Amino acid sequence: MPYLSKTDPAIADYLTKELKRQQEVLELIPSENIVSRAVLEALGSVATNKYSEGYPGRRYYGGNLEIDKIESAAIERAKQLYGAEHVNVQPLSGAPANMAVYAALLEPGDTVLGMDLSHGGHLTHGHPMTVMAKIYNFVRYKTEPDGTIDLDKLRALAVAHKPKIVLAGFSSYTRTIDYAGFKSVADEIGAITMMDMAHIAGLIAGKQLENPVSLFDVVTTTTHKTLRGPRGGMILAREQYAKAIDKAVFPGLQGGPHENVIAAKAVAFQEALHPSFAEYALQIMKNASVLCDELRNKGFTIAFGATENHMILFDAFASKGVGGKKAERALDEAGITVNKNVIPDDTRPPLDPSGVRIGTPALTTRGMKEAEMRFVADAIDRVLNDPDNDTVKQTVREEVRALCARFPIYSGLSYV
Ligand code: DSN
Repeated sequence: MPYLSKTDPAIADYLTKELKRQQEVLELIPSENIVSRAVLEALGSVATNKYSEGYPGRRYYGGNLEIDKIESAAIERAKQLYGAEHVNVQPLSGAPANMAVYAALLEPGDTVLGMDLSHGGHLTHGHPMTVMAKIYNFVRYKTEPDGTIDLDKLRALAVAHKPKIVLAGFSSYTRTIDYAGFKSVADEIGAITMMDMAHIAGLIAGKQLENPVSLFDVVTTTTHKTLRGPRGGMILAREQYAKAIDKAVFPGLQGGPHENVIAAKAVAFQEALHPSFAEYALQIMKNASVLCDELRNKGFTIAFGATENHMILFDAFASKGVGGKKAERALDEAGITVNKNVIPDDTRPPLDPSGVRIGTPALTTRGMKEAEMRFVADAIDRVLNDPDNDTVKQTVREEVRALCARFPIYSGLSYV
C-alpha cells in the first residue's frame, strides 16, 4: 500500500503495528475473526465512494447500476445461505439491526421478552442503559444454575407480561437454544419470534448448529463474528415483515448504506456457501470443546457448565482469585487477547467482572486444531496462576509468537 505510507505515514505506521499485533497474538475474543484478503479488498474498494439511499432498483441517487448488482448479490447469497424469504443487508451492525426490528414491529411501550445481559443477553436485548429500554418495555429471562433456559419459567413470564416479541439470542451464552420451545411459548400468546444469531451465524451457515430462520419470524445478525465477513449487520425475515423492516432500516433509522461493506458481505457469504466453510465451522466447535475440557481439567469454573458453540465463559475470580480486568490485562501482556465479561448475576462491577470470555473462530481460521487448543489452555492457566509474574508472561509471549509464526496470516500484506 504505497499510497498511504506516503500521504499519511502516521496512520500507515499504526496500521503496520496493528497488522503485526494480529499476526503475533492468539486472538481469543469470540466475536472477532480474521477476514480473507478478498473481503479486505472489497472493503477497501471504490464502492466506498457511492451514495445509494433506497434499495436496488429504487434509489434516491443516480449511478447505482453496479451497486444495485452488488447489493442484490449480497441479498441473494444470504437468502441461499440461510433459506430466508427476505433479507436486508443494509444495517450498519448488530445493534442497528435489532433497533430496526423493534422500530418495524413495535409501538413505543410495547413489551419484549429478552435475555438478561449477565446471563448472556446483549445490551440491545433490554439493558436499562440503552435508548431502546427507554422506548420499549423489556422483561428479561435468566438461565438456570446448570446453564439451561427453563421454558416453563419463560412461558410464565410470557403469560404474565404478554410481550409482542419473544427474543432469543445472546452475546455470551454458550449453550444451544430450543427454538421450537421458544416458538411454542410465543405462539401461546401470539407473539413474534425473533432470534439474534450474531455470535453463531457462521456455525449455522456451516450447518453445525440448527438454523432458526424457517421457524422464527425475524432473525438478526452481525456479519463479522463466526460468519467471518466485514463488520456489519443483516436482518432475515418472513416476507410478511419485509416492507416494515426495510422501511425501518431506511429511511427509519439509517441514511446511505455502506456499499463497500455490502460488497464485502457478498464476498463473505460466497465464502460461507463453499463446502469448506462447513469444515471450518465444525473445527471451531471441536476446538472450543477441547479448550473448554482442558480448562475445566485445570480447575477453571465454566459458566453455563459447558460449551455447545464457539465460546467459553469462565469465572476467573472463582477459579484463580483474579478479577476479569486483571486477567484480561495479564493475558494481553502474554500475547493472548480475551475480553473480561460478567457471569450470571455477577456481583463484581462490569468493568472488573468475575468472568473472561474466549472463543475459537479466529484461531480456527489460522488453521489451529485440538493440539494447539491444549497449548492455549495451558498458557492461560500458567498466566492466571501468577498474573504478576513478568517472567511467566514473557515466556508465554515468546511461545505464542512461535506458535503464531507456524500459522501465519496476511503474509505479504503491508502498509509501507
Ligand atoms: N460486542 C459484541 C460481542 O463482543 O459479543 C456483541 O455485540
